[in-house]
Amino acid sequence: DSDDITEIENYTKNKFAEPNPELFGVAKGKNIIKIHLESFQTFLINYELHGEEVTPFLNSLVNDPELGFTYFDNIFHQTEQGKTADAELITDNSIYGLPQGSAFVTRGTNTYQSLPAILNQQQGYTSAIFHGDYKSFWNRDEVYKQFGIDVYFDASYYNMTEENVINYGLLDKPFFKESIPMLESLDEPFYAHMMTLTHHHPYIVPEELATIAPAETGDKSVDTYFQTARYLDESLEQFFNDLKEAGLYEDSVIFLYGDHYGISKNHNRAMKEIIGEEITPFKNAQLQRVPFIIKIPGVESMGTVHKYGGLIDIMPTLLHLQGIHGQDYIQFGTDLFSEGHKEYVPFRNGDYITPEYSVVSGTYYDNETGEEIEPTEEMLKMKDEVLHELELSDKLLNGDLLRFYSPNEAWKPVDPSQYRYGNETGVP
Ligand code: GP9
Ligand code: MN
Repeated sequence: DSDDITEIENYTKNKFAEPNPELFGVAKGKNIIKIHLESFQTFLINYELHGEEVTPFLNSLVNDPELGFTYFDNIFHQTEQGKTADAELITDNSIYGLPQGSAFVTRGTNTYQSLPAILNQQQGYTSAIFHGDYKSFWNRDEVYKQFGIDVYFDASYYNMTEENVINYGLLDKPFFKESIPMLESLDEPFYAHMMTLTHHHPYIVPEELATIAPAETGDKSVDTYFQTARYLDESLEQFFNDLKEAGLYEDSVIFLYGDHYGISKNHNRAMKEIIGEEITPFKNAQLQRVPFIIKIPGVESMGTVHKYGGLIDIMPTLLHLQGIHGQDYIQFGTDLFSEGHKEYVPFRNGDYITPEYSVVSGTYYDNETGEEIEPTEEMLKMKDEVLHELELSDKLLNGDLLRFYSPNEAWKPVDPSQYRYGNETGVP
C-alpha cells in the first residue's frame, strides 16, 4: 500500500549516490548498445587454455586502454531462478529478481519505471531488443510492454535455418550479422539490447565453428564452455567491425555484461583443475563475478576499476551518464562512477560481498585469506540492511507498488497496449 511505497522511496533516496560531476550527462543523446554475454563469468577474461587466450577479443578491450573501454572486474551477477530474465529485470530497473521463480513470468503485468521508458520520455530514445529466440520465452512479449520497449526483434525477424539454429536459438554470428540492418533501421538515438545465446549450457558449438580445443577435465559442460566462449568472442569482433562499417561504433556508448554463471557448483571437481585450486564455498562465491565493460564516447578508458558492485548498479550508472538525475526513481543500486557508490553486493539468499569480506550461506570470510571470521557488530548490521533491502524490493514487486508512485512531473505511466511485437511475415 501507500505506506510501503513511501518506506521504499525513503530507503532508495537515502541510499542514493550523487552523480560524479565529471561524467554527468556525457552520454546524452548518444546511441547506447547493450551487449548481453550469455553465461559469461569473469574468470574467462585473460584465461589461457592450452597456452591460448580463450577470449582474445574481449581481452583486447580490457587490456588496451587505447580502445577506450573501462573494465570493472569486481561486479557480481545477482540472479536467481529467473536467470537471463533476472539479469534483464535487474539491469533495466535496478530492482532485484524474486527469491523464487522469475518476476518476468509471475510479475509480467506489473507497472514498471524502466530505463527504456525513462530514456524515451526524457530524451526521445527508441528502445529495441535483439534476440534469436521466440518472443514469448520468459514471457518477454508481455513484460517488455511494461518496460516500454518499442521494438522487439525476436526470432521471427531472423533466418532461423536449421544449420544456423542450435540449443535455444540462432547462432551468435548470424545473429549479429542479421541485426545490423535492423539496428540501422531504428530511429536515433536508440537504446539497443543485443542478447547473445550460443554460449549457453550445454555449450554446443558445431565442430567446424570450434576454434579452440575443449578443456580436458572430463566434465563435458566445463570442457566445451571454453569453445562456445571463444565463438561468442569471435562473434563480438565481427559485430564491432560491422558497427564500425555502419558508422555506429565511434559515437555510441557500448557496454557488455555477463548475465549469470555458466558453470554451477555441481562442477567443482572439474573447476578445481581449471582454476588450479579447491572450489570451496568461499571460492565459489568469488566465481560469481561477471564482467562489466563500457566505452563512453569522449571519455578516456579508466583501465580496470576494482570497485565492487552488481548488475543492480548498471541502470543508476547509465542514467547519470545520460544526465538524468536518478534520485526520483526507485533504484536499489547506485552509480558505479559515483564517489558515494555503495560497495556491498547483496545476493538473493541474503548473502553479500564487500571489498573486505564475503558472507556465504551465512558464514563470514575474510576476502584476503579466505578464512572464516567471526562477524563484527558492523557486519551483522550490514547483514540486516541487506535483508531489509531485499525485502523492500520484494514488496515492491509482489504488491505491484510502482502503480502508486510517480517519480516526477515529467513521468507518464507506460501504456502496454501501445506496443506490438513479432514479425507477421516470419516464422511464428
Ligand atoms: C532464452 C535465453 C536463455 O531466450 O535467454 O535464458 P536462460 O536459460 O539463461 O535464462
Ligand atoms: Mn542466461
